[in-house]
Amino acid sequence: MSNSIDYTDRIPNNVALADDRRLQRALEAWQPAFLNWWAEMGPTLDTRDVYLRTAVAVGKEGWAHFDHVALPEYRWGVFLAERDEARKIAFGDSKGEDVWQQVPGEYRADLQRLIVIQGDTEPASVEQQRRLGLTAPSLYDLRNLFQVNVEEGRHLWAMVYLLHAYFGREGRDEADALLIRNSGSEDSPRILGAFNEETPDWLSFFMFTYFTDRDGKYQLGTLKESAFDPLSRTCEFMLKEEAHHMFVGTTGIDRVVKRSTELMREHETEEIAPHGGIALNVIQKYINFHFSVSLDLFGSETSTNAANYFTAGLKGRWQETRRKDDHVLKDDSREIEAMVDGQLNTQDVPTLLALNHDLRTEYVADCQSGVKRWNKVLEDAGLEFRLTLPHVGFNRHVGLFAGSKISPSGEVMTEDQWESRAASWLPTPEDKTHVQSLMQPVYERGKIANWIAPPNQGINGQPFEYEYVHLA
Ligand code: BYC
Repeated sequence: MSNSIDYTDRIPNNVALADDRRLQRALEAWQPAFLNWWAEMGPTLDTRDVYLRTAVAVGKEGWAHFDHVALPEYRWGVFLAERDEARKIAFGDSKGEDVWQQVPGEYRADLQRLIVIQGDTEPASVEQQRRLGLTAPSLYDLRNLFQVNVEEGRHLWAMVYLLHAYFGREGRDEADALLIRNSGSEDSPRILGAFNEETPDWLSFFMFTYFTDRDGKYQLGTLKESAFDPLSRTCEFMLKEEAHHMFVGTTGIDRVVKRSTELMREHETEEIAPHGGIALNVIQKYINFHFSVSLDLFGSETSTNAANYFTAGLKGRWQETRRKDDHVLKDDSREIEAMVDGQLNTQDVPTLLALNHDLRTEYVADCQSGVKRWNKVLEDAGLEFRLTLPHVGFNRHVGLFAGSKISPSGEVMTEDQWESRAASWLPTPEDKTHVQSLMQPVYERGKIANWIAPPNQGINGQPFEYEYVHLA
């Protein structure tokens, strides 16, 4: 095992793939299927090359190399963080024992399921975003889109490696199935709801990378704690790549808000749609939608699945090792908000059952940081308007709030009240049509669409005007 990555292999890797002929052959057989999937379901815009970062090592310093690369020639591979020989299981019934280098028989089905669910989201997001290249607001943004896409493709490789290396025949079948399900497909949709929604425009893309990729960060953070060491090490390296995706979301929304304030000032009105901008209340509606859809990805607030995963050592909590408790949680309870007799109230539940709620709570606090940042832009522009995260029960379809009608400010509504207000809380067909109408591509170097401000800086020290993408 080494820190650096072997690029002489057909499949770049740091897991000594060449020493395991069977595994190498199996992955080499999957590779053409992946490339076919990329050609059919990946980005639709034809490009000659894109200024991309590629992983060259997994250590802390300088792991990435930047260069112009033709997208289909991107070196997708298998990269795991370095092994810590002394690592022990940090939680659950086996706390303190050595971590597992192989899958224990009794946890095989559960681990495989977690890996398949994680793996399924990665290609799904590429499918959701495939047409966005046709309407990029600048070459800089276009490059970021493709960077996110190739890395989601690599994250699929990460999960497929685990399935092939540790789950035998069934794992190989699951790896094949990951390329057969498709986002939004009637017959074989992606597993989780949010990954079957469209990402039809760039505002949605920034919201997705802010809110939905952030679910990825938190789920990967819990799998990084796993007693199954190869899964832990895989997720650790994926998290490094993930940081850029969320940067794209945070700064993307930042730039839209900034541009909207400029247009408001310039035209002395909040109604900036006729001036080619996105009104602040529409940005708020997009936040409401993407936040609520992403909360559903945490599963139900009370979950026996989550309790079992934890007790077995498969999936920990966010920053498990920094928590100051017994890491077994059998005797603890905690308060969670829930619907009780038709009213919002709190309920005491065993901590073990509330682990999805625990993770969701960490996630919400993190989401708040972006809102604060965007509100700073509004404040600096001298505006009173503030963006907010809606109540956690708003627009939920999974968990304890599913089926209830709760307003963004947390009032329980009747069906009729909800129907009469929904258009002011969630993007309407008119809002979407307007946002869509702004999505005209700007492929000229150093130029940017009217609805978004340029970034403060470029990628890897390059200026905004840099030729990040050469079109075909
Ligand atoms: N949609 O006990 P429950 C990312 C099912 S994003 C449909 O409430 P549990 C990325 C559930 O399967 C991160 N079904 O939930 C982001 C279960 O079914 P069974 C992806 C759902 O199991 C952007 C039943 O309902 N990674 O990486 O504790 C771009 C009851 O389940 C949903 C992961 O999610 C849903 N939303 O937790 C690219 C990590 N929610 O067993 C990438 C792996 C629940 O009754 N997955 N169900 O048939 C997990 O940890 C868990 O499976 C979940 C659900 C958190 C998803």
